[in-house]
Amino acid sequence: MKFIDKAHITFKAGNGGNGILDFHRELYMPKGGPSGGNGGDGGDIILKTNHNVNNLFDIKNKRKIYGNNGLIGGVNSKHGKNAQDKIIHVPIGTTIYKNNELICELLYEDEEFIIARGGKGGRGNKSFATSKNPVPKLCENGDIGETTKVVLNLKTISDVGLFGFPNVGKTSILQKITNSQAKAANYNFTTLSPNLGMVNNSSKKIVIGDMPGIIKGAHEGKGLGIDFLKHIEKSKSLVLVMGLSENSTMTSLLKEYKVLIAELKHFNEKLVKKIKLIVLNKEDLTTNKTLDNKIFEKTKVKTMYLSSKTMKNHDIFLKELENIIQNSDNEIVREKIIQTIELPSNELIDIKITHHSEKVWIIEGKTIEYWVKKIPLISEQNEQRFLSIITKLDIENEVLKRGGKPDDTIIIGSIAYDLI
Ligand SMILES: Nc1nc2c(ncn2[C@@H]2O[C@H](COP(=O)(O)OP(=O)(O)OP(=O)(O)O)[C@@H](O)[C@H]2O)c(=O)[nH]1
Ligand SMILES: [Mg+2]
Repeated sequence: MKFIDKAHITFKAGNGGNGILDFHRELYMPKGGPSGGNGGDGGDIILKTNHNVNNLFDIKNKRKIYGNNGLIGGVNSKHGKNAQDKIIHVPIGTTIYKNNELICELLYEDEEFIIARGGKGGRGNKSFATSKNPVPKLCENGDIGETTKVVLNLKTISDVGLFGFPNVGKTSILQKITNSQAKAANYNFTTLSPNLGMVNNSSKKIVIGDMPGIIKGAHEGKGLGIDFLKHIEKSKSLVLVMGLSENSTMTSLLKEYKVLIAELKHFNEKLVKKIKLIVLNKEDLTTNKTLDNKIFEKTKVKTMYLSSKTMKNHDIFLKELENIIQNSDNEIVREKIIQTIELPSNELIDIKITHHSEKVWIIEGKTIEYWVKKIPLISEQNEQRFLSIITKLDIENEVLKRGGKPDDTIIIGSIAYDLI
């Protein structure tokens, strides 16, 4: 399965069910009371993290996900059934962007976020009964479920991230110490997307993330680029891996180190501080046994030899990983989230009046379109309620002010009527 870490997707929550007009009828009781039930609420769509899902492949393929609709109200005051919420399982580390703003990060198992809210069910005529109007012929349609267009951006979560040049043995290390079966091979860019593995033989639960290789100029798109570094942004610590050969010298290693740091900085300066260990892998290929001290002197980062071929120093490496975890913050750093604040819509500003042709005026706007859908014009009382809303919104006066004449036609959505 392809590893997908970004998906553009639209969620459309369930609509509320319509409320209905109904009157209780029994033999010998021709004028029973109102008994139209309310519609059921539409279901929300909820994103929930699940460790069994490791990328966004399934979601990306769907493009649009619909919630469940609430059921229509029934006769005899029966409430329409509320719809079940729809739960969409996403990988741990899923971040959600709306209009290019981060709105949520799901970083732990079983974290939830309501991405689209279901519409409320409409009221049936029973619920409109008052002492003034004991037999109302009023009812409402259910609200339309919310539609949210977002970008999901996965940042895999590991305790320790391994990064370095290609072919230095990062995946081989992962294979040796964790349950991962990721592929290692003797060519550059064997790893094309991050691999995660859980460390075996450790009393602690340590998740290691193995990244694709980085080369000089990766930030300009060379090799596999650096976009995948987002997968170590949430790592608590980083281990920089270098691969030795018989020609390795302190100068060659320092050069490699500098390139890696520069590329890391291009992505996110803060990541440099997370480097807690430098591993000189392929120890079996060199006879120079003092490189670790020299690198440490220059970089001030703890440095050790390792061979994932001969397993030399593997136990020391595991201990180091445990120490790193012990000394790192347990909390995964959350970004500052800028919540999209929906400004309360000023009803008049929201209304757009267009003089369409000589005697025709078109009214548009969220508020009025909402009421057109909400109130079905199937009874006189409903019509009156609708017209009272129009009056409250001052629409007719506004049309008259702009030169409208009695008998001109006003069109709102699917409704047309004459100006008084
Ligand atoms: N001699 C020796 N070879 C090793 C050692 N560790 C890994 N190798 C070999 O080095 C080659 C590359 O190993 P990988 O684990 O695929 O390297 P990588 O860093 O993950 O490479 P990319 O995924 O391309 O970035 C493979 O042929 C491994 O068998 C080691 O300690 N000693
Ligand atoms: Mg690899």
